[in-house]
Amino acid sequence: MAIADLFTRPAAVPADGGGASSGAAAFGRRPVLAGAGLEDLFAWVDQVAALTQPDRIHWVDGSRAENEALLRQQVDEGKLIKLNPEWRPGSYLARSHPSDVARTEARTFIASAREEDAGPTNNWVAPDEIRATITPLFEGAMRGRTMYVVPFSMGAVGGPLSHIGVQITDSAYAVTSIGIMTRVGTAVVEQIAAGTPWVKTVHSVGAPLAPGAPDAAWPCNDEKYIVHFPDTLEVWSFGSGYGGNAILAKKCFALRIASVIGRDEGWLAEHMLLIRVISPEGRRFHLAAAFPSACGKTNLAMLRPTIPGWRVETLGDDIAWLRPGEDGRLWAINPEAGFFGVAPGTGESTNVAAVETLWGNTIFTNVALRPDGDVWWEGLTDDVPAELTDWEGKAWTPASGRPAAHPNSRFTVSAGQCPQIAPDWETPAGVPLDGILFGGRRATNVPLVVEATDWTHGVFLGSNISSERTAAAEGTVGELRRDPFAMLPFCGYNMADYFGHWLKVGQQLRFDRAPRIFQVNWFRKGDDGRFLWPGFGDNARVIDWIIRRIEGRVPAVDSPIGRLPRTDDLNLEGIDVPQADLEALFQIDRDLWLQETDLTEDFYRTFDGRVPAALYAELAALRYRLRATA
Ligand code: GTP
Ligand code: SPV
Ligand code: MN
Repeated sequence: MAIADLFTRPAAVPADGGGASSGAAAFGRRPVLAGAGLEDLFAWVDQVAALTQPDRIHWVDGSRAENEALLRQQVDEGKLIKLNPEWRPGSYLARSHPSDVARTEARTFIASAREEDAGPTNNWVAPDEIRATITPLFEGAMRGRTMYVVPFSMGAVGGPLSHIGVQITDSAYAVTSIGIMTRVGTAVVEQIAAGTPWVKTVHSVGAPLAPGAPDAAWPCNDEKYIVHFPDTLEVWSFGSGYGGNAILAKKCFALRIASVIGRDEGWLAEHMLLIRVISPEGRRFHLAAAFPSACGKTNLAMLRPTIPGWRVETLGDDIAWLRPGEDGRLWAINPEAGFFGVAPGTGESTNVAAVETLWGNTIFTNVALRPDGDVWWEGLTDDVPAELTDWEGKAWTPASGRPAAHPNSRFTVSAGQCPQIAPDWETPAGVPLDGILFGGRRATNVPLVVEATDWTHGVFLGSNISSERTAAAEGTVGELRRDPFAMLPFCGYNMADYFGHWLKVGQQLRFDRAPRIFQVNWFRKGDDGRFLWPGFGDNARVIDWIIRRIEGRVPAVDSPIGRLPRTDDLNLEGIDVPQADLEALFQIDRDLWLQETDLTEDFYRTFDGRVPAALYAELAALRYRLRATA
């Protein structure tokens, strides 16, 4: 059957949407295809509709006309502000409720049958208990609203590393965001019809509308639940309209649920950017890097090297799925189709590729609005506009004494708009990795770059990543916390088992073809509080060393914590990093590191003996090496 036969597709959404069960020939109608898989899908949609009691059901087909109609509708309802097309064609601004501005980690739950399968770093809840808690919340939650059914694919539809899911949501904002961040539409329904397994995700903002009652610009609920059922591959999210809480394909599916699928199937779902680095000689290398939220993934993904001859092509900026190939290499795809990136700090001097990506067709959330109908945020331009409307819709001037854009304000844009996107970024088989980087925001202790001696040591480094908290999630900004593999909020199962899974994946790789592992830290500070390293485009200088290490063209210096560059081997031509700063960037304080090993041991102990012995052995070896250095 042709895709076009799956849905009826008039040019616009009727004001009242399309009734699915009514059988009316309207836009957004249920697919008319038969197939064993579809029976499950239809039954599930009926079930969720019976529970949530929406006024209408709209099957999303991912068409352009539908997207435009949904955007227009949100503008009419006061939920989106259309930006001036002269500056920002096809672009919109959403202002969230001030209480709904970031992921809510304390309200995020893993409902595995056994508590030990969630582990001490997750909020575990018993599946039956949490179903009993949230079912009443979902009861009638969509009254007065449209229930959208959004079939999506993570990775190219039908690709060997791809997975599909369906999100039910009562948020048009979520629908238009999912349309950018994933591959939505009829081809996915064909996959489901053919029997491909899929993940069920349900989202409600938790704000039913009484007949005739006015809607909020950003409906949400004070009570929030983001619940994952790894045993049945389901996500239920209630009360929030924000990013990772509402675009369930992203953190909920592509990381928390996918990490569980990966554990069972022998692959890894990671909070990683993915790039191709092309050396001056034209050699191509693929790197993935895991940094915690708001710690530089999008920036590195769109790197514009400041050293001549080097080029970077973007493959992904937030999530990568990694699978050992028959050739003994580790293959990676970016399962997403767009970027949900941090706005503040994104500017001409830091990430020009991102600025160029945002030329149009972008949904901005919680940035400031200029009088000319364009957007602004801290760091976009050096000069600050004289007047703005801030992210809460209040008048703002530079004298206001508060940021105009929320620190976690974001842009949502298609990856294909990035001027340096790799031409083959959607290739279903992915790319073979040459290197993996782990990093975080560390003002002290952690050097600019250090290389792991082997895979196991690399896993040890990943398990020890800690980072100062950012505005990407609720919590105290700046507080140091452990964030192993940048996955603390995103691993859907016991983190100790996850460390073990990383070790196991390593064993599937050919030792001479496994990606080499490095730890980096762009954020080390001097005693005066300033960053010691210029960062951004100059991070290419660290990448250059990493690539030369991978190629075996440059020696390294052994240290207790791993292999360091000889400072002369870093290409610092054209920048002025004082010798004292350079030394400070690589200084290893033995006593502080010994203290870190104690913290590592405390952390490992919280897993009740589940941390693999190989990592305790790495810890013991690190202590030995530190004590052996006088
Ligand atoms: P999520 O989307 O939350 O996962 O964040 P991310 O890891 O993609 O972080 P992003 O690249 O958006 O950067 C977050 C913040 O860190 C921005 O304000 C950047 O300007 C800043 N940043 C990124 N790279 C560097 C760097 O090399 N040095 C410094 N000092 N800041 C950086
Ligand atoms: C992050 O916090 O790591 C993000 C934003 O990428 S969100 O999608 O909200 O999780
Ligand atoms: Mn992220």
